[in-house]
Amino acid sequence: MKRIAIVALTMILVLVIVLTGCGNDNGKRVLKIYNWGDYIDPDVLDSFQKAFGVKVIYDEFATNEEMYAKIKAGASDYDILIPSDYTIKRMIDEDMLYSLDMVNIPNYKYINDRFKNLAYDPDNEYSVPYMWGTVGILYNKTMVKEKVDSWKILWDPKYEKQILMYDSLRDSIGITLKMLGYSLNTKNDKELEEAKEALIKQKPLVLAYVGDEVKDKMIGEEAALAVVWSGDAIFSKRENSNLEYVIPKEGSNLWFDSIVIPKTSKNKKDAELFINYLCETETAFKNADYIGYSTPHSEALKLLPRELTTDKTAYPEDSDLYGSEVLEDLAGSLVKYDRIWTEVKSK
Ligand code: N2P
Repeated sequence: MKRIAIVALTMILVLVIVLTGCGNDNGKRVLKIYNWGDYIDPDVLDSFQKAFGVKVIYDEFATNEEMYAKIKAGASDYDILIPSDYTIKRMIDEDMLYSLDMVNIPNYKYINDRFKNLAYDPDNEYSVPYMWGTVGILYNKTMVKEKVDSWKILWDPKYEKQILMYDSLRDSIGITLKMLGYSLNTKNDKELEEAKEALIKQKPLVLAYVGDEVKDKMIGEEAALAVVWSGDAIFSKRENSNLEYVIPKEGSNLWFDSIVIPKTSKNKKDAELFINYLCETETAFKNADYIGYSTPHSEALKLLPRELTTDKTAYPEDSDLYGSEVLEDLAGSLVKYDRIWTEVKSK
């Protein structure tokens, strides 16, 4: 009898451990975050864990498409994601995101109105702006002597094997479409075919299709020209003063990355707590100062060093954005871009 009781008790104990261990790490609150690489000050994660006793599990992705595929596959249980505009729109349309309870995010009031009510989330129901920026050309002034003001320079055979492109289909096809004078949201087959041919033609000039390592490569002067996101340009320019950034005259991509809670989250309250923490003035300031990307937070902006806020790389004027577009979700036409990128990469 006693043995049966002990066995039963042990089984109950095991069950309790298994049940509580799942999702909250043996009783501890857990928050699972999936963000771009090099896109947060690690101190921010540490201080959040200490302040609220929530354990953070942090993973990184390199493109919106990689992140989307992982969430869509359904095997993950992230609480926080930081995608870009067009991917947020797609996830809203596919019912993959929770609407946010703004009562739990009072620091939302610090977000500049300029970053609210944007087309991808018109009623600010699902996302809180994190960073914004542009795509442009980062070049080394000692290696490129001519004026850089057009995407066309990335097709100049003079720079053979000195050019870095992102391994990111919307970015690379997008700037090619702009080079050709088309919209980076085109669904037109003829325009897309032209972009594909241009990318195939460019391929022998490309040193590598890269991700976050573009910064190290440009700082280390391994290449003369690279397509980069503006914050990566800021980061690289800080480390190597030979580097300069330009938004080409044909126009570019203006983008917004915002924080969302996917429906895979088991801990929406703590996810909202974290979003609110990211929007605290001190946190938003530290974070933007560390990663170099442009903040949508009005109060954090005031605290940033003048040399950053007056640098047009991070804070361009409206005239610098002439002809630039925000990426849109392509819905059924995305497969055309997918096919082009696969073909370019496999050549
Ligand atoms: C940082 C990624 C920036 C995201 N490595 C650009 N949308």
